[in-house]
Amino acid sequence: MNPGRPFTPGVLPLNRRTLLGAAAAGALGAAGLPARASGKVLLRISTPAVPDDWHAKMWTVFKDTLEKSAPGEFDVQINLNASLFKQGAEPAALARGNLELTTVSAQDIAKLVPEFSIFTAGYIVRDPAQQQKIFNGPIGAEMFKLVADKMDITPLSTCYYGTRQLNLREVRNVRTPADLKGIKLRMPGSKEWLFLGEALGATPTPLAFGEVYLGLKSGTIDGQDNPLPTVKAAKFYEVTKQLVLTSHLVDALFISISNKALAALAPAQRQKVQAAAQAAAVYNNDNRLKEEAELVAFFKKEGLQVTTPDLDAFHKTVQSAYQNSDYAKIWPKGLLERINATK
Ligand code: KDO
Repeated sequence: MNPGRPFTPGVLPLNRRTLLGAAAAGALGAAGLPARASGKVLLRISTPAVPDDWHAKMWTVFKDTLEKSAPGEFDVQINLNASLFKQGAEPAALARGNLELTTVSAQDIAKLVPEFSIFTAGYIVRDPAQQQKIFNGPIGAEMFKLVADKMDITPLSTCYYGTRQLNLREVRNVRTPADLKGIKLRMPGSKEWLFLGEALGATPTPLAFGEVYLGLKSGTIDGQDNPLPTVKAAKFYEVTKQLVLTSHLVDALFISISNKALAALAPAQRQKVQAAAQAAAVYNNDNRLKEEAELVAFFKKEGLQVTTPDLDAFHKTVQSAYQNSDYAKIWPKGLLERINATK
């Protein structure tokens, strides 16, 4: 487990300001999006998050912060449970202009920005504090510039989504990756995720987040991986018997806005949207860290077995799977060393 440290809300670095400015000066210029009859700027949000999870609740913080800083200027519409766009379809919707805001995962980004796949690899980012330093510093600025250029979206803030753990339907003695042989481990449906499941030693099975609970209940899958706060919020603990604390991925979600929507905002509005995204991330991060540290006790009380495997064996197996993969070949030279040196 990574107890982590509380985050300090980062001031937007200069290079991120430039990035915002550059994106905003792009496609639409001063004319912007067509005005709505209400006169308010429409900001539609779509996420697969369940209402009880912190990265769902944080959107209310975003909305309230914006309503305070810019009363009556924005019409913020929050759509949870993948009710507007299915999981993974959000970045394309942002680029097309059918959606204004979402949280994008490193795995979603890696589909179009292959360099980003370094952040989909297990056991690279050490802990939540290091994650925030990476993405709020020069590495983040460089990587987000690639995202803005190639995906037509702009990351505004970095949410700690939690440290992913294994969660099994039946109790199993899991010491090393070899003990996961034959386990149908549900992963989200993209090759970056499936590779992670394979690297862990399991048989990865793609499934949308919204179908995981029933998959576990009916036995079409043997397990799933997610951070503990999400195991609680989505109630996966009701249909599983074990947590294996592999801590294999210190996961991030990036609050991102479409460049089209960004370009349509007046400079003062841009700063307010940025500040609201920052406030939402800080709310998520603080609450998630606090809850993550408390949840093992909760799951034990619910009757789950909580075990810690041989973490050295997991580190070695997973890291060597990535080092020997095509992913590592496209990681920018020196990036891994720069990540490791970020303290
Ligand atoms: C999941 O499907 O396991 C995952 O945790 C992947 C994340 O990138 C993110 O999409 C998340 O689901 C959803 O926000 C639901 O919590």
